[in-house]
Amino acid sequence: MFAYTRLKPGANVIPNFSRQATETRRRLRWATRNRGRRNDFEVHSGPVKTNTVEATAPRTIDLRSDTVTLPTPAMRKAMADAEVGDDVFGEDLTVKLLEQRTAEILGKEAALFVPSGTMANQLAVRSHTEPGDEVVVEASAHIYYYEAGAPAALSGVLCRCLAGRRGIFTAADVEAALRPPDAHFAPTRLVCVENTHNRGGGSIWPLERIAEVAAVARQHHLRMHLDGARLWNAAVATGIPERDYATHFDSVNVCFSKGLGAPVGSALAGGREFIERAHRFRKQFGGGMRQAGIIAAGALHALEHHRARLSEDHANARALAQGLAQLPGVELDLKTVETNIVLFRLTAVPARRLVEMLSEAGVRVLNTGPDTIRAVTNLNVTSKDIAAAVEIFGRVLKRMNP
Ligand code: TLP
Repeated sequence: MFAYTRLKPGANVIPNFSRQATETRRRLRWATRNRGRRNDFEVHSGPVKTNTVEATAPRTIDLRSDTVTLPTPAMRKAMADAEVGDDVFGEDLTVKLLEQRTAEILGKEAALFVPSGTMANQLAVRSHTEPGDEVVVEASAHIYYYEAGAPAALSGVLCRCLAGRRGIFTAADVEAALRPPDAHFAPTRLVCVENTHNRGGGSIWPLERIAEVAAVARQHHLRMHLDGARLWNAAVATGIPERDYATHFDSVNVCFSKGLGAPVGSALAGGREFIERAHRFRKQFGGGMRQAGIIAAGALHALEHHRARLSEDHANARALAQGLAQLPGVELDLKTVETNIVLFRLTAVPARRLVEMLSEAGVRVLNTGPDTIRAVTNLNVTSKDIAAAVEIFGRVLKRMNP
C-alpha cells in the first residue's frame, strides 16, 4: 500500500508514503511555517464538525479504514485527566483498569495492554509456540497477510494457510491440515481465527463453526487464538456477547483503535500464566510503555461509550452498499455486508484509478486488489456523509466510463 521514495543523503524531507500522506505533508509544511501560532491548521482551513468529532482537517469522507477516526472531545478529556504511572514498573492505574475491564468483558483471567493489534497477535503467536512449530491460519488473515512476515521473523514459525470462504474455514479443513506425529514434520501448535474477518469483508464467524473448529483443535492438543480486532462489531451485529466467542479461545486480541475510535491500543487476553509469558515477550518486542494510562484512558472511554454505537456504522455500511450496488460498473452482493466493511468489485475501471479520482473528489477508500475496493464506515462518518459519498461515487464512475 505504501512506497518509500529514495531520499538524497542529508535531505530534510518527510518520507513519501505515496498519496496516503500527501495531505499530511501539506499540513506539516503549513504547520512548520506557522509554528507557534495558536490553532495553526484551524486558522488555515476552518474547523469541521462531524457527528461526534470536532476536527480541524479539511472535509473529506474518509472510508479507508475505521482506524482513521479522531478522538472525540470527551475522549481527549478522559485522556487528559487520566491517572498515570510507569507501567513497566506496573504502576499505571489506568492501564490496570483497562486490562481488568477487558479481561472481564472477554471472560478471561487477565489481559495485557499493547500498542497495536499486530503486537497483540504476534505476542499470541510467540507465546503459544516455539521456533519450528506450525500455525494454522486462513490465507488472507491479517496475522499472515498484513503483518510483515512477523510469524516467521519474530516467532520462527511456519504458517499453514487454509483457503477460507470470506475468511471462514471449517473443522474439516483444520483436520486435513494436521500432520501425523513424525519427526519429519513441523508440529502444529496453534489455530488462528479472525472475527470479523477483514479481507473477508467484515464477515462474521458463526458461533457453531467456531465451536466445531475448537473441538478439533482440543482433540489434537492445539491452542486457539482469536484475532478479534473487530470482535466488538461481531458482538453488536449478532447480539452474541464477546465472552461467548472468547470462551472457545486460549487467547484473544481486541483492538480499541478500530471501530471503537480510540487513538491507540489493543489488548491480548487469556489465562493468567499465558499472559505472564506474553508480558515477558511484550518487553522483548519493545512494547513496554511508560505513562501509557494516557492512551489507555482513551481506550477505556471507547470501551464504555462507543461499543453500542457500532450499530450505526453497520447501518451506514448497509446504506452505502445499497447505494453502490445500484451503480453501473459495481458488482456488490448485499448479503456480504454484515458489519462495517463494504467490499466490492469494479467491472469497467481499474480500482487504483478510481481511488485516485475519488480522493480528488473528496471520498477516500482503498483498493484491495486490481479490481476490488474496500470502504469502512466509522465513528467520523454520518449517514449524510454516506449519501454524499454514493453521489460522488456515481459522478466519478460516470466521468471515467461515460
Ligand atoms: N487492519 C488495518 C490494516 O492493517 C489492513 C485496517 O485498516 O483494516 N487484525 C485485524 C483483523 C486488522 O484488521 C488489523 C488492522 C490488525 C489486526 C492490526 O491492528 P494494528 O493496525 O493496530 O496493528
